[in-house]
Amino acid sequence: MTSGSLIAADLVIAVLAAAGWLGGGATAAARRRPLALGLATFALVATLARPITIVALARAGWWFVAEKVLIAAPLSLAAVVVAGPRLLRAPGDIRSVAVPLLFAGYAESSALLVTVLHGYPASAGAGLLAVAGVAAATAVTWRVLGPRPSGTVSRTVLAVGVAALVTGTGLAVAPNPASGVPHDHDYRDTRTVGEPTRRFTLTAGTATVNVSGRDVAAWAFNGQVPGPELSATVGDVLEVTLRNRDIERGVTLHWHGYDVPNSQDGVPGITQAAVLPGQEFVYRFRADQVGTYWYHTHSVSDVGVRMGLYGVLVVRPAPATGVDVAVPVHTLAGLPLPAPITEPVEAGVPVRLRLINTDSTTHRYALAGTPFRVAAIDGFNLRGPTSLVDTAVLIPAGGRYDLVFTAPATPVALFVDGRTVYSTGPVSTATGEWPALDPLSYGTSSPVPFTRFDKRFTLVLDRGLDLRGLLPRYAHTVNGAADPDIPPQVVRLDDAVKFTIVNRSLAVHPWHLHGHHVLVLSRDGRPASGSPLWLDSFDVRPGEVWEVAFRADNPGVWANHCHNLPHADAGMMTHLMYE
Ligand SMILES: [Cu+2]
Repeated sequence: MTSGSLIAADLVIAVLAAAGWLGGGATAAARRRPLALGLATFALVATLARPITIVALARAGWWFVAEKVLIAAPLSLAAVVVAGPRLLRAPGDIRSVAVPLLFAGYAESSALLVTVLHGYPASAGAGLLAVAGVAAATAVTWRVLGPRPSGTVSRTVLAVGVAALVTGTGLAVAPNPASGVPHDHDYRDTRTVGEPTRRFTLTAGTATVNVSGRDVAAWAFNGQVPGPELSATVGDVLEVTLRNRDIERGVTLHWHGYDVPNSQDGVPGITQAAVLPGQEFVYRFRADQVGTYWYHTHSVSDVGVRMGLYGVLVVRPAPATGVDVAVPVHTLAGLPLPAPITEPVEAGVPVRLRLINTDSTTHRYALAGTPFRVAAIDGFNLRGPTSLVDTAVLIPAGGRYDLVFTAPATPVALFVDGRTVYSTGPVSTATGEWPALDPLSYGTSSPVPFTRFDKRFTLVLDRGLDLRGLLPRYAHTVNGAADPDIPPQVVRLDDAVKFTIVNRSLAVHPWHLHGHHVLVLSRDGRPASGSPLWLDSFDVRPGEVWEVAFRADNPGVWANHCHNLPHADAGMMTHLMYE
């Protein structure tokens, strides 16, 4: 069983236990004896079974069980100790056990709320609030259902509840250290002098575009979705003038996967101000990284990218030979892009398909009709990629895979989630059952270029209630906090840095660090065994733990976030900052 399924199973058991105790208590109060006994016995079994999932999860790491061990386990123990013996005595008047059964229900529910609303890390404040909730609910229940508690008992319960509430609230809302991310930097060094310059102009504006025969309202660069493909040869200087015609919420250009100087990174509020209607901004950087990239707005990026403000950026070592096609996959107004391309290719011609996932969720790609190799991932060439056949690749949000093959005499087709996007002729192969490539064991390994680390950071991805804004929101959190309250990761130039990224939520989080590529060291404790993987976008699935490393060689303040853009918008955005 994967850690992800264990997280889900544990949650289901906790819900069943809480519901069983509450149902047992309520039916006992209504003197429905058999039903009450049945529900409560079921709840007792579920509560006693829960340590199995908790222990199994603990093997994947303390992050997955901290609040379960520190808060849920003591509350469950109290539930079993208070309700268990009374239940086993099966009293003649079932109503006499209603209060203990409901107490057990409150204890389980409040522990569950800590997991769902607070998550990681477990805090004394959350524990005390949970206790206060149980005490208050029990006191009220006691008053309603009787028998009248003695004055001492009710005063004690009340005192415990109030003390826990006061202390817990104090601890839970204690301010985090200031996030300290400075805004609007002005780095002038764009490191370009005298090289051949390729100039492009991208004008952002509202537009109506035609997708699969339907007119769709979009935000477009130069009136088209995707925007124009920008291509350069290594050594060129790229100079891109961004103009905003009428996008009220502002636009920027972020060069996804391209490790540009910080001032060119296009993150509003961090590296520049958003470009408002009527304004322009000129980006300039040297094309010194070969490979497949893409650009997109980073201003209200969730909406902006989804509406169509994105395009392809390809830097080639030399002018393209053979067939060299970029396939940026996107979903616009629920419709898939791009429109399928069909073009015959002569046998023997080398073909490179540059697959780009510009959506916020993973896509599955399957190339049928030919053996192929994955030549590059996220712009970096793989070492010793072997020939693959009948194998799918899963590309995370923001990620790129370059597939290469020599055109056979028979047709070839590329399917994305079962839909043909590129073909050289008709192919009817069922690809749905193909296994997916694991890039961590593909290609030839080489020694890891890090022997020690100067800085280590752990990012635990979860969900939690964020009460700091005007309206409470159910945020996507990192180490229990949501943007802008997540402390930045502070490094020094030339530090060897290691990130441990832990996903204890039930959603996939495609992680994306700006300005750097990270080398994958391990996943779930197993070292990467294939080609070195220098990634800028990788899926951290539920229950997974990734260790990645990089050299801090590009000074500035860099966004470090989930590239499921609605998640980033809902709090899952942090910053890497140089001292
Ligand atoms: Cu996410």
